[in-house]
Amino acid sequence: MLESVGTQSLPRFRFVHAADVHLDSPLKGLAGQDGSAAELIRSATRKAFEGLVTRTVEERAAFLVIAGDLYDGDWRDYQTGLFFVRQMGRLREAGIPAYVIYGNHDAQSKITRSLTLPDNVTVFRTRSAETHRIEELDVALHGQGYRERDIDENLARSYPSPIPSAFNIGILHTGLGGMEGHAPYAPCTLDELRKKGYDYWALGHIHKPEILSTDPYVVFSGNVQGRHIRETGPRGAMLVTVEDGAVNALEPLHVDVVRWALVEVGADGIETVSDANDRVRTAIEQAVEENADGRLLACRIEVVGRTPAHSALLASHEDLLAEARASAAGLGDDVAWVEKLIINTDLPANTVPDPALAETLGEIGLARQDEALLRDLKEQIAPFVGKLPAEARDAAESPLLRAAMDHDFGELIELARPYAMARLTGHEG
Ligand SMILES: [Mn+2]
Repeated sequence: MLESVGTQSLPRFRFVHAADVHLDSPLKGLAGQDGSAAELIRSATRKAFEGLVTRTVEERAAFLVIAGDLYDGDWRDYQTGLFFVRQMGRLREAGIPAYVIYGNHDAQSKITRSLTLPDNVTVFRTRSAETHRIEELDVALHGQGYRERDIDENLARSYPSPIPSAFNIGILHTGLGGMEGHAPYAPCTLDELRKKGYDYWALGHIHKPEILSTDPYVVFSGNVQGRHIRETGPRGAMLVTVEDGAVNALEPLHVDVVRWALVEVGADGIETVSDANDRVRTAIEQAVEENADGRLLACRIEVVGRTPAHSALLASHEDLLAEARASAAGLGDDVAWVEKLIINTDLPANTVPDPALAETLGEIGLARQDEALLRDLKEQIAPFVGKLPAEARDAAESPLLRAAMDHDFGELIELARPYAMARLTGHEG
């Protein structure tokens, strides 16, 4: 092994660290929707990845790293694989190599089709960790892909020792110690990674971008494109600059084409359904201003708080949603899109119920103990929900629909109370 190069300076270079591309991942909540915004959301994972390749070329990166979950699962047909090959071909034309590991979503055992990749792409083997060198930059890349989806062993532990004098990059798909909401795939600790002796850990699996350590760098680049309301905010990849064998800059490349935002609308001061429509429209405009950054803003709207219009809002849910979508569409093509509108309101605390109404509602409450009625409901509703396509069942978030699917008809009666109340009081919007 040669001694360190001494006073001779090492080449300065940049590379791009990406992960969790989830190409062609199916997006929920789009069934039956048309228009260019819905179309853009359908193709968002591809468009964002195309943008990532464009930026990688523009930034003159020396190479691209993809730390797992390039695909979302087995390809429906060859189009997904062909799309990736085309993008890698663009990199090849620019003389840029790519280093890829498989993650839990694209574990070798899950992808049944395969295509030969261009020769600038290196896919790490899954049997054990291996090292690839880029001699002219004195870079060593260490990595191992997933053979099976459920990797519960600590992969990092058997990664090779760093190559002295080289800039060492560890590519790993891991849930670390089991972060909230993520399965603990390939568990390991941050401390363990820090002590490995590498200069940069390019991690994948956790979709929220996060720099866990800067000495050495341990980084989740986050996913390239947010795919639902739990993936809000800017998404993309990391552009890493290396100078004299050390990271000297880390810069996010926001290549997402659709940005997700939760838009909360306070119910305070809303007296009528029309007030609510106005508030929602203003809230969408404001959210676009603050969060969109020139992308399509996919919004989930939640009306929260106490209002005398509580029952009226519940009864007019469909109209409110349609109005919200109209408000979004009225802002122009691909400015905003409303995924869902949730009414999470209540009556003002001091509301005194009408005695006759209270009695009726009390009777509704008793109805959940009426065996004959429950049987009747089951006979009428169960066959209907049974016919719902799996996609609709999975996407169902309405508590009413959930109760019906679970055959919990007592709960269904309870949940229907505010709707009954709205009808009885004439607040139908
Ligand atoms: Mn993953």
